[in-house]
Amino acid sequence: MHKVLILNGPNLNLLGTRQPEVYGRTTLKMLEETCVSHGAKIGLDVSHQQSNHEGALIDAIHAAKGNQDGIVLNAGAYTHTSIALMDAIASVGLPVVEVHLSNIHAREAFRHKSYIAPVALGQICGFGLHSYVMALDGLLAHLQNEGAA
Ligand code: CA2
Repeated sequence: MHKVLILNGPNLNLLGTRQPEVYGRTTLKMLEETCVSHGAKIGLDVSHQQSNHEGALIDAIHAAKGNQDGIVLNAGAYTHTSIALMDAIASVGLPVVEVHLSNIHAREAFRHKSYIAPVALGQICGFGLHSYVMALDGLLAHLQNEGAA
């Protein structure tokens, strides 16, 4: 069974508590449970981590090499700033799907830039919790295809 890490970045621990008009009412715990149960349904072993610290996210990406088959990453605001996260993703060579709850392209201009997108397998944004579910489906299809190649 393929192993996938759901990695959430800064402030996502606050999900469901503030700005429901932007991020919905789903809590981080509900989001993680949905990902684990969807993973079980489609045959993925899903684990999850969240950190508010850039270095801890980089450590989690490094630690995923050899232990995970792919990552679903919501880097939060670091998406728009972090060359260090971009380098970490490029260095481990794991397929990473970039996800966002909100449609970053329909928001402020500073959210349109993603340092993750150029090193990601793909980007899914704007579907709330469902962005993660679609990312898991996409990653599974990619991993199965990779095995067939
Ligand atoms: O839409 C997304 O998933 C974002 O990655 C969320 C980030 C934002 O900086 C990105 O531009 C887009 C912010 C996460 C903050 O999450 C909160 C959730 C509830 C209450 C307050 C913050």
